[in-house]
Amino acid sequence: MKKDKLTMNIPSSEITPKQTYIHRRDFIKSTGLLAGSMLLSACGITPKSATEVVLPTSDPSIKQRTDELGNPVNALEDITGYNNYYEFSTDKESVAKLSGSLITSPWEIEVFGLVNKPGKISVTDLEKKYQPEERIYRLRCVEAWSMVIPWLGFSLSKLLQDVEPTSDAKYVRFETLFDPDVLPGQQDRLYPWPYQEGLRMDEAMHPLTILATGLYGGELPAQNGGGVRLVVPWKYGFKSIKSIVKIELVDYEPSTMWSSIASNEYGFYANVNPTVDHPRWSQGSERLIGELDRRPTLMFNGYEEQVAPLYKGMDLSKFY
Ligand SMILES: Nc1nc2c(c(=O)[nH]1)N[C@H]1C(S)=C(S)[C@@H](COP(=O)(O)O)O[C@H]1N2
Ligand SMILES: [Mo]
Repeated sequence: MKKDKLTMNIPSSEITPKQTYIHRRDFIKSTGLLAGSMLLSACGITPKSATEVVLPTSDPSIKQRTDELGNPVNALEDITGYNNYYEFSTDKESVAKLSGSLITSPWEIEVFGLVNKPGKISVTDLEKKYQPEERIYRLRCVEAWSMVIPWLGFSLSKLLQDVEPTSDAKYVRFETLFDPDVLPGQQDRLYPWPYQEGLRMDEAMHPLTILATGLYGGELPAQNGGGVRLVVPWKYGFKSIKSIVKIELVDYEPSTMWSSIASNEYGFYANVNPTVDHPRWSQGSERLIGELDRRPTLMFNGYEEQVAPLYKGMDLSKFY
């Protein structure tokens, strides 16, 4: 039963997403709200809701920037209007509107487990300490579409080094906020909430792996995983867990949301691999949102040179 429902909810890669995902008035509305929220926050009282994040309207040059392969960044409307975030909706075009209830600032994460220096840290302090910088990555969804996103983030390794993992720490486990009032999808008991993800220690320590606290030169919108989310560019998008509140260092391979729902379809590693198809569709090509033609999917999403050594000697059709 459990699986039937979920299978229905996962759209086929054949479905072509619409060109326009978001209504311009939402942006006008959010810009309007910004002035009010700035006044209030000057008094130091009002948390910001998703519709009030600082949007990067002032920097038109960002649209001209490209990833390391020369692909231009996607439109802000694509990035913030077409989202997988099952805690809000399984309909990608509804997430933006529904996520307005999630207050993304202030936001705090707890880092604990097999570390010498456990603790809690706010996203504001993370930003002060680790100085997020622009990282333009392609997010390659397991459903065979992709987007080029200019994240603002910093290497997760910096935070992990600071909490001093013990020699027993072998994996990192991540957890999304659990609050069914704010994240209504979590009222659906058929899913193993909260969303969890995991990385092997060497994957977590790889410099390409970032925690993102912003995008497109602005704050991280709720629909993209604000206050803070993981981005692992050589893995399918579902590894990039949103709205993280817990990071735990553990000595076992953590159970993860999608592999616990359908382990034959979604593995722990989830490395982008055009030679290992999903049981229900090919992973050999993808549609970059905004383009009409499909393009071939690259091994490790194009980061083969940097990350292939992490998987040396592993059978990637077995450890998918
Ligand atoms: N908590 C949580 N994180 C999540 C998801 C989700 O449903 N819940 N969806 C994942 C999937 S399948 C993808 S493709 C990316 C989408 O990120 P984006 O909306 O910022 O493009 O988020 C990932 N992180
Ligand atoms: Mo995805």
